[in-house]
Amino acid sequence: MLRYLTAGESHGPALMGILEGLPAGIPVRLERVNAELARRQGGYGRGRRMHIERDRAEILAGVRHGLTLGSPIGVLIRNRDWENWQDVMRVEARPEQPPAERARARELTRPRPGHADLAGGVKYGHHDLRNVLERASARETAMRVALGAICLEFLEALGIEVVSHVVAIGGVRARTEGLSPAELAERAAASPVYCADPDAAQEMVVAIDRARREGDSLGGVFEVIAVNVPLGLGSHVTADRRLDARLAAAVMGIQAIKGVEIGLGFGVAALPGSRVHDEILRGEGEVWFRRATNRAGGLEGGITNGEPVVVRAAMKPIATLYKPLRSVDVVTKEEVAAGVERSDTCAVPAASVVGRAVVAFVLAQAVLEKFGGDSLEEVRRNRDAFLAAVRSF
Ligand code: EPS
Repeated sequence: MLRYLTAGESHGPALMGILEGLPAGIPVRLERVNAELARRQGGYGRGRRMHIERDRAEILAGVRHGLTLGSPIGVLIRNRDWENWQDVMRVEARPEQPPAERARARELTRPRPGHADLAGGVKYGHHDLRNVLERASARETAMRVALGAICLEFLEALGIEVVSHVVAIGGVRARTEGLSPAELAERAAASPVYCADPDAAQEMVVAIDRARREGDSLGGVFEVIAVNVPLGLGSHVTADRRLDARLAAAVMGIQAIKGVEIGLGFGVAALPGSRVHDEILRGEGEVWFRRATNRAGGLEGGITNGEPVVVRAAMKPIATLYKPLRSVDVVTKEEVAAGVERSDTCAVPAASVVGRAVVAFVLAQAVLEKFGGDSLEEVRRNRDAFLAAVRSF
């Protein structure tokens, strides 16, 4: 079973991650991992923190001479900002003397509506809400992107491509009908907001500037598409093996995500069955059947059906507002304005990179469950044998 665990506070010394269960022999290019990290740091609407960080993955275990060993892969990403936070984030107990003014200034007692601050503080008994926000922060997604990039290497070695792009920010929607996944990815790569529609992208930038001026923040929607995914990943037999449920959980597990759709998603509710389901036709290629449309987003009964897997996610606006909402101080119990931390105005482009990474992880997991093996070659053999069975079914 493929699994991972991350650790690390936003302003601590580093983020750590362990990815375990990948077979041996997968090519891993460090520059590829770092390119994903750089992309996650970018996107119009990010804050000043991203001028400080220059995320680089250090692979400390599990890869040798550019290939996975089959052993746990250990990754470290250092937080450059740590230098400015050593006193605030020190591991050792605080000295008896009153804490340094800087440390005191960075205590957070005014929970931000929309953040984990209040519920997390009450739950864990922290009156300094920094003890919650440091881990709730989306900084942690840097590690998920690094581990996801290694999963992308595995999927690509099997011919599976995963792309992502931004489809909406602050109510501005992209028009991308008719573009192939490869075209979507190429256009998104050239866009300041990772959006494949240049006109919409321009409007998104204007909307982000306006939100920043007004001390506000913006959310949006991104889409992840996986192509060349073999039929048969996931299963209908139990709820926890349904791949759509697992993809939704992984994507919902990204900070600030409030909605996940697969295929038509919420669109299925208003349409008749004749406009929701994908007709089955005789195929002319190697496989004897094909689908007329892909409204199901590549998943039926929790099983991939051979069509592209399409997942969309709605991200709420960042919870830190420079023009803060009302709140209550957890120490004084007075009504106050919510705390203000340095933050981003819009992180939807970054979230699209994270979305791609977590979808890659879930697909890699599902591939290994179906075609498991200890080496890439063994996985390929198992996959090829199954695809031959599909053709002759
Ligand atoms: C974040 C607040 C900001 C973001 C951070 C997520 O951090 P800071 O308070 O240090 O300015 O920059 O995102 C990252 C550091 C990152 O790497 O994505 C938050 O509260 O979630």
